[in-house]
Amino acid sequence: MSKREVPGVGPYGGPAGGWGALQAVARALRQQMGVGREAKMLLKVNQPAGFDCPGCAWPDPHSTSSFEFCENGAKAVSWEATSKRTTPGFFARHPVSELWTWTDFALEDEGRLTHPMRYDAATDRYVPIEWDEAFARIGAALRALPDANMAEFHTSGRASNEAAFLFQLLARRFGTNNFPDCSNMCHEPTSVGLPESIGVGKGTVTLADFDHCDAIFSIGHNPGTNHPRMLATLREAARRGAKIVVLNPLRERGLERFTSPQDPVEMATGRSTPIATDYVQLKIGGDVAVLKGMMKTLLAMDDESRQAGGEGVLDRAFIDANTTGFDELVQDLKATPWDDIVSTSGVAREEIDKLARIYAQARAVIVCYGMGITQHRSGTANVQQLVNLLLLRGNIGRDGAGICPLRGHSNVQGDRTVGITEVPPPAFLDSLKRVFGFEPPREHGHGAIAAIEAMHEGRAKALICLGGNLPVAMSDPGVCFDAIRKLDLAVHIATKLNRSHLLAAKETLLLPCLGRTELDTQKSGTQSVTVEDSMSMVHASQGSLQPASELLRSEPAIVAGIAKATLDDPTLDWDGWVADYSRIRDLIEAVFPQFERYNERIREPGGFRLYNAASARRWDTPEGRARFIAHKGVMEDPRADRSDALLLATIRSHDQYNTTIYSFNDRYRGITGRRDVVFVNEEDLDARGLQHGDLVDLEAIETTVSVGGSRRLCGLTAVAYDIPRGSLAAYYPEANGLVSLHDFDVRSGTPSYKSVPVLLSLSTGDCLTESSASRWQDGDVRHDQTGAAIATAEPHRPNDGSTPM
Ligand SMILES: Nc1nc2c(c(=O)[nH]1)N[C@H]1C(S)=C(S)[C@@H](COP(=O)(O)OP(=O)(O)OC[C@H]3O[C@@H](n4cnc5c(=O)[nH]c(N)nc54)[C@H](O)[C@@H]3O)O[C@H]1N2
Ligand SMILES: Nc1nc2c(c(=O)[nH]1)N[C@H]1C(S)=C(S)[C@@H](COP(=O)(O)OP(=O)(O)OC[C@H]3O[C@@H](n4cnc5c(=O)[nH]c(N)nc54)[C@H](O)[C@@H]3O)O[C@H]1N2
Ligand SMILES: [Mo]
Repeated sequence: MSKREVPGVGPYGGPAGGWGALQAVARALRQQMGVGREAKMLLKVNQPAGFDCPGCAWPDPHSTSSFEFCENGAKAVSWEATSKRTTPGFFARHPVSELWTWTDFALEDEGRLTHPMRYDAATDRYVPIEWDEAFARIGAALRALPDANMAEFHTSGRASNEAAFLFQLLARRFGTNNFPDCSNMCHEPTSVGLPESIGVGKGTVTLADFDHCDAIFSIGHNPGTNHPRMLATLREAARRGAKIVVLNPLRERGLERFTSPQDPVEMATGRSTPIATDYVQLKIGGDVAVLKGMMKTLLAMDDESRQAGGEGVLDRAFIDANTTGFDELVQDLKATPWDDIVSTSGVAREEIDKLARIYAQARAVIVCYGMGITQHRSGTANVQQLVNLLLLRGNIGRDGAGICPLRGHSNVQGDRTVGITEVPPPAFLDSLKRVFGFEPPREHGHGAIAAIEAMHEGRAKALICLGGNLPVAMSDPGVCFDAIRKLDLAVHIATKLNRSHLLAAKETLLLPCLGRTELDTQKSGTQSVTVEDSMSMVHASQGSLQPASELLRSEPAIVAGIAKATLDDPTLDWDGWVADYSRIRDLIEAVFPQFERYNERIREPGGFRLYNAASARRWDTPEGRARFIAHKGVMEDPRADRSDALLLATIRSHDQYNTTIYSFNDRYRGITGRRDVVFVNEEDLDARGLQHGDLVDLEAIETTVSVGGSRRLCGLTAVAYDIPRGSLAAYYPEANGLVSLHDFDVRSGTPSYKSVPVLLSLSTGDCLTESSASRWQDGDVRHDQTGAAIATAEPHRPNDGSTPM
């Protein structure tokens, strides 16, 4: 390793969790909240009578009443429950063009939005507006559209089932199925791939299965940061001797070892529990190769066992009774050469053989996965290879076994369940028609990419966002920013200010809403909402804090306000539904039979599980069987024949929630006070005459240049890192400018955020001008090529995670 000192870059020696986690929570609380109320409030997270943590979609062990500590949950809660406020006075002081130069961190760090605001072009400022006036303007602009399909209704996955259901009702009654949503950028390959394979677009396991499995394969996700409560589950499994196999190009600390802040002995002694029994650092995009290699070895083991008179390692009885496509899979595996498998994955054959043996020896296996699987050109195929592996030994639909996609936003799965989808199944539309008496649009609508294209090309003229930061989270932000600026109407229902809100359309409205932590009082009294976690558990969530401002409205109330001002349909009782959310749940139950006795069942502790046919080995596919789905080759390589190109994965730091940046630290990766880094294998640096600490540029290679023209990210600091050759990592959303809008998994539409083909070179300095808008080392504000400010330096504070507070 290079010995050069690089500010803010250093090794992290501690485990995940431990005192470092407690310190981070203390800091988050100190920076965001008034002293006193935080502890009380944090105790209410994920409790039967409390609110659902907006942090992630990992389920809660409701059987225990102890508060499950989670560092990043605490950050998410304190970020929302902050005592800081973004008031009309703030907007009067700062023109929007000035705010544009602020960092994403600084914008949200102003605190909670307090008033409905409207952008005034004459003064370049947001000015206060009355709610009714805001709704009237939205209604007028929507009604002025010549075609309902010129409106886009965007959802980010924090919206409750109740808000999301009303939102889809508004859009469909208005006449469109245009529902771009965060799922399009996230687990769409799951929603598309799993139904083809097993007839259900969701995970099949429950939390209890983790107590009964013998092996867990954790592939392409980073739970220590993104689903921290999962570490408690993995720790339990590791302690009882289950094998935990990790496939990840980076050595993520949470998957290596964890000190549980709830274990007094570990905390006092500084000990930790090892998590992974086998940690395989494959190359970016190498998953299909490894999975196919494992399956080839399993076939060989099976043959060998049978020839020796044994019963084989595959579950033939299950395969015969439950599946189709086995022969095609075998043929494809036989046709896939080991050389391709090893060179694409960077994993030796012996290592792959070992993984296959671990898999074969385990009685029950769970495969968990996240964005490292889905955000590739072959995202859907990747998901289906995971299923193939599981089906070979009947590892779906029995105790301790199954597939476990780690969902993103805390209610992204629920939003989909209650109708946020651009490709609505006919049976759902029939049901809507039966319950509400109107003919819903049948034509498929826009997902996220199609919506951006439609807005960019002028085919869509209005965008209503129920949360999120769409143009910043999407690929090709330059194109996305232009797209929004071309609109007649942009409406943002939000808790905090973000960059999307600074893109002025002809009419731009910013509507502040209640968050999960806050009391929601309507005519019939205090309201609960409901959410669905990654394991299909639906439960209630009730906030307890006084709202950040008296003017805030709940998401269902805002959606209803827009609906009343837009639609002319007296049969829809928006006011009545908002007065009592249990009436919205009655409607959901009427439309979706799986919600039977909805209001009653959410009163049970922990809520209820939605029926999952695959968990019961009922295969809702055309053949009535689970399907092995072969996928030719080992990788669709976006580098084409550019042998000098590298594959870049854009990832989350430990201190961010998607586009929300909590701080500039990434503790477990040893990064402090900055985000302008790219992680590179030292040999890849050497091969380019580069060193650890050099300023470098990344340029997306031509195969992916699309609407946005050439894409460069300049002046990043290269960090020599333990990552396979040919693979790079940099932070999302700063690196999104490198991702082409046209580089996505064609089957699901999910952008290939995790395999961006780029060239790496010494920085030319060309970008350090205002015109290319990159000012990396020049004061506090830095810019990416789109002119968006992206990082502010914080003092570099070392932290090895081992010292008590
Ligand atoms: N605190 C916090 N919690 C969150 C979020 C957050 O931003 N902050 N976001 C929420 C959302 S919306 C989501 S979707 C989830 C995201 O949670 P994750 O799925 O964990 O998301 P990422 O951090 O993007 O990266 C996943 C991992 O994939 C690995 N990886 C990259 N490329 C490959 C590859 O080719 N193969 C394999 N096997 N691995 C690869 C990376 O090294 C990284 O460890 O978390 C949710 N929870
Ligand atoms: N390069 C790259 N790009 C990615 C990814 C990646 O890994 N790499 N990941 C993708 C993934 S998995 C996802 S899910 C998307 C996320 O994309 P989004 O869901 O669009 O982004 P968020 O950053 O979660 O949205 C943050 C904003 O939501 C608003 N908000 C917060 N809480 C609430 C609430 O309770 N109600 C309302 N109405 N608004 C609220 C706040 O105003 C906040 O600024 O990004 C995607 N983009
Ligand atoms: Mo996500």
